[in-house]
Formats: sequence, structure tokens, C-alpha cells
Amino acid sequence: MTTEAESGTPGAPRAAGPEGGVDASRIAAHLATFADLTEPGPGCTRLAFSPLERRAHAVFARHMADLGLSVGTDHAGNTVAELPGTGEPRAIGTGSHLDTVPSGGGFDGIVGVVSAMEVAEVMVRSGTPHRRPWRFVAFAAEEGARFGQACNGSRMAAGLTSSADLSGFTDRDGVTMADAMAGVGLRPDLVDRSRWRAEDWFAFVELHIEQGEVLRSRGLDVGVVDVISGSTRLRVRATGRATHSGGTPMHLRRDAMVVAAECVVLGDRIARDPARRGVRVTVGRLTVEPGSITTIPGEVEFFVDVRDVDPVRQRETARVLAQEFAAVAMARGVELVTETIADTPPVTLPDWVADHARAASDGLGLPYQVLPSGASHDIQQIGHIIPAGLLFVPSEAGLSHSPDEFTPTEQIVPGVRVLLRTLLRLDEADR
Ligand code: HGY
Ligand code: MN
Ligand code: MN
Repeated sequence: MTTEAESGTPGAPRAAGPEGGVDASRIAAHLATFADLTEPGPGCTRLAFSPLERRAHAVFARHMADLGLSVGTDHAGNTVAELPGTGEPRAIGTGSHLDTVPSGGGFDGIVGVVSAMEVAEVMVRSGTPHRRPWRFVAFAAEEGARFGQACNGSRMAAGLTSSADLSGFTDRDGVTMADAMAGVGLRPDLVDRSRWRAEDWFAFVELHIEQGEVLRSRGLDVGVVDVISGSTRLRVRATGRATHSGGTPMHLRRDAMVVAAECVVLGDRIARDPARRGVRVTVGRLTVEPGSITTIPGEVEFFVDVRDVDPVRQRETARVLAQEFAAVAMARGVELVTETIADTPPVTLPDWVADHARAASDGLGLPYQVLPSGASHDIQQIGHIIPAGLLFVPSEAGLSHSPDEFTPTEQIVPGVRVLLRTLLRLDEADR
């Protein structure tokens, strides 16, 4: 668990090395390029397994190919570029995702891919020797906003989601994940062939925006994550009776909307219970049928996101919510069905990888904070097969999944330098 705020030794000797080549203007240019690849509307909308996500992967692939790296996209849609080493077989890697939530920001995931692009460029330009193959990855479909499950490309790489699962996920238009993948030229039927082999890898480190305000509030540019929250996602359907809002007296109603509203408030109240400190419950999407001003809602569907760093409390809270929702519905003569559509446990990251990140920060004289991640990440899935690390850079006002998501480039550069130094340490290390 997160120790007390721990920071490196400010003022430690600033070691010379290729990290000095990290270039803020290149980082800013890449971020601007990706920001242009969006649906119309506020913020950035580039959904999982959409043509726009594939165009963003093509930009990433082209940049890496222009640097002279070998580049390929697997059947799951993950794009991997490789800089060959001098002979040590097991690779190290870095990367993140390029898809966004609807009306999201231009930094969530994208900063991690841009950092990978910049690290690759610095390594190529500097000609820094390295033993291991270095792999730079844009994972597909990390956001759970479209299909409910998050981290889809990295789950397929880790063998946690297989081809047979892909027709079981649908978006709000009823499009299955398998059909969406086929629609952008991927092969959902072959994703099981795209599984990564643990023996091919030594370690993988992701850089991501914090999506919270711990670093910002402490004026720090670097975070080293020790625990990543898990998430349990519920789809809840309340079925009452749609009928006239004027002709139906209150005591004869079976109002699905009132049940849903009570459930939303109940979920918030349960999460605020001091005995459950640490769990977060959110209802971010709700649809009402028939959606007419003068008709009592007959059908309401809503989605619940339960997050926690404690797996027992996370699952127990989801179970209690389902139980309490059923009681609310029964009291109003409304049917209610709760379905678990996704469930990812929290992950504690291996200390030895974090130690390299902390030593890298120290070596560069950059203070850091050890902290948990409230959000989930691709590294959480990849960490099932490869020793993993996660670095944070600050989020302005802690905002994310919003058009107001922002991190100034000058606060991204230090994290990229620590990422590069961490990878150089892992290249040399045997543990
Ligand atoms: O939702 C999350 O935690 C992440 O941003 N996909
Ligand atoms: Mn993300
Ligand atoms: Mn996200």
C-alpha cells in the first residue's frame, strides 16, 4: 500500500545521459496531432475500435517506421514498434492507449504513447547502446466507455480476453466488440494468436497522467504508482409500467425512473459510509424509455462503476449494491435485473520495478511521490504476465475524462526523462 508521502532526494546529482535529449516541442507537436483526430464536439472523442482510433495508431506506426523501427499491428489492434538490442533476448517495453472516452481529454493514454514516441526518438538520435529489444506499444481500446470492459487490447495481449468473449460486449447501439473490430479491419476471430509470451519480456513501464490531484497539490512532476485500483461494472435494468402521467394516481404507479433515482442516491450513500472508506461508486450513464414527458418511465437502464484498491471491499460493495437495488425495486413493484459486465481486481505492482523508477528519479534529481492509481490502466492487465511499473505526471486540477483535462508540456518532460532513465536501468538490470 502507499507509504506516507515519500519523495526522492531533491538536489541529487543530475546525471548526464540521453535524457537531456527529451524535447518538449516534439512532445507538444505529437499531442496536437492526436488532438485533431476526433469526432466533432467538445473535447476529444476517439472511441474504442473506431476508425479514428485506427487513424491514431497509423500516425504512431508511421512515426516509428520513420525512425527506422520495425512496426506491426496484431489481430487485437495493438500496434508494437521494436528497436532491436545487442543480444539480451527478453524485451522491455513502454506505451499506453490512444482511444478516449466521449468528450474526453487529449492526455489520458495519449501522453503515454507520445512519451514512447519521444523515448524511441531520443534513443535513435543519440545512438545509445542497449542490450534488450525495446518495444513501444499503442494498446487498442483501453477505455471501457464504449463496451463496458476496459483495457481490451492489453487484456487480449495478456490472454485475459479471448476471441470467444468478443461478441458478448455491445455498445449503446447494439454493435458487438467483435463486429466493431472487424469493421476497422481487425481479426476478432484470431486475437488468441496475438497473446504475448511472458518469456519474451523482462519488464514493461507505462507513463500516464495521474487523473487526480495529489502531484499537483504537492507541486511534484513525477509519481511512482504502487497500487492500481480495480473496477467492477454493473448494468442495471429496472422495468416498471409505462403509462399516462396524468391519468395514473401516485399509489398505482410502477415508476422505473424513481427506482433508478433511489438506487443512484443509495450507491452514493453506501460509498460515503466511513466504514467503506476508499471505495468509489459512480453512475455515469442512464437511459429512460419511452423518454416522453407525459409518460411514466417503464424502462430505465443505468451503469454502475465500483472502484477500489481493496479487492474484497470492491466486490463486497458491488454485491451490497445489487442486493439493495433489488429491495428498492421490490418496494415499488418494479422488476430489476443487475448484471456484472466487467470485473478487474486491483493490482499491487512489483517493488523491484518501482525501485528502478525511484532510483531513476533520484538520479535525475527529481522529487517524486509514491501513490495509488484511482484509475485503471493497460499496465494492470499486462502486469499479469510481465513485471510492470507505472509512472504518473500531474493532471491540472486533477481533471480527466473531460475536455478540461490538461497537463502542460513542461510537466510532461520530467516524467519522460524518468521513464527513459528507468528503461535504461531495466536494460542493464537482471532484476
Ligand atoms: O476508466 C479508467 O479508469 C481508465 O481511464 N480507462
Ligand atoms: Mn487511461
Ligand atoms: Mn481513461
